[in-house]
Amino acid sequence: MRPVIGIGMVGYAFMGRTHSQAWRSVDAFFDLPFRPSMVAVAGRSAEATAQAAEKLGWAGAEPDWKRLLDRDDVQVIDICTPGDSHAEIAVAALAAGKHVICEKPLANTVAEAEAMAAAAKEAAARGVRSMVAFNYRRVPAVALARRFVEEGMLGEIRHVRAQYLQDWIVDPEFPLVWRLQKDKAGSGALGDIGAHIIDVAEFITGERLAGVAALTETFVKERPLAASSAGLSAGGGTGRGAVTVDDAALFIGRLSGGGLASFEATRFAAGRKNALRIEVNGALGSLAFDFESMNDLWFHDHTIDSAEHGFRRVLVTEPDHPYAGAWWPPGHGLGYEHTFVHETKDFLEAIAAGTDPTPSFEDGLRVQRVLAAVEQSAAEDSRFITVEGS
Ligand code: 4PW
Repeated sequence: MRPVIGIGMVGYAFMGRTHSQAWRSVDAFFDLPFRPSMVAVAGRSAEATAQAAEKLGWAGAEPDWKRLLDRDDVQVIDICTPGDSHAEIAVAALAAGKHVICEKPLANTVAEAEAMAAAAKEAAARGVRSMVAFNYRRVPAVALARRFVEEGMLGEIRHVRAQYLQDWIVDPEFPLVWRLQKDKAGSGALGDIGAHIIDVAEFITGERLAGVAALTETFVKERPLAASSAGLSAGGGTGRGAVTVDDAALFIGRLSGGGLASFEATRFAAGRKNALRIEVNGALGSLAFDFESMNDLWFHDHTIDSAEHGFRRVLVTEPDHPYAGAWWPPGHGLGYEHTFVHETKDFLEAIAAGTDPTPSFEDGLRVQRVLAAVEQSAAEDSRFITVEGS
């Protein structure tokens, strides 16, 4: 009989729904050392949280996340709240001996991220594990890209070209949701989607961003206050408020291996809905990926006869491709939700093995330092800023 591991989740909006789907599905598709039990979800409103628990498959509902820390039937805290509460919840949960998986970005500031990384290091010495939920590492094609780089198929990395393009706030009358408020989100497109491409670029290449120069812009300075919101949609209310975050960020960087990198994170790429794209150019070949065709990885082998040069498509659905074998026959494909199932599987396996899951809070701190360097460079008008700790 497998031991049960009790999960307590904080927050039940967009990320709460993706994580709930993952906790509901993971045991059905992967051979796990634990049986995950969806014990309770916590939120601020007792009535809304109870409704969310029933809808999303949680056995119980708690009106205060701190009560999850006192429950003996909860061993994992899953943080799916806006970034302004990540540090408080994670540090308290780790101190209470709960394993923690925390949505990205790790925090809203470097100071908060440093406190979380320190708490995670101390907790790990007690066998308490922690992970940041950078889910795009768990796209099979992205994990295969990393495998190709590790196997030397690209050779020395010369370029990384990464974009994360969305368009959900192109309408200037889209309401002022929490993702557009610095005190809640920490930053705008930069931290919400820019954090993903920083993590994916460092994950695939195994290299670090050692310095950046940046531009950021807020195209729409004020919006209608939000009366309601769900995921990336919202209903407008009365009154208007100032947008206090970036709408778009552009930054360049030097990679620790000597290559050059360019990044673009924007919510104003009209027509692009969730286009996380990365191309890596090496001395021996290139890789290209676009999340909007997430089952495809494009590979160019520069070592073959130039008459045959060009990218070929790898359909990443074979049993020996990362994660793919757990699901459907070749060619049937996976989606956004599966990336969250993969991260919960890896998280639970690390807990059972007594190892530290990746990406760690230390990895999350690294991303936070890059975000801070980008904001400093943009504020100082594109000076290169050396990333602390690189
Ligand atoms: O991390 C999430 C992304 O997968 C973001 O918080 C929102 O959802 C915006 O893009 C996607």
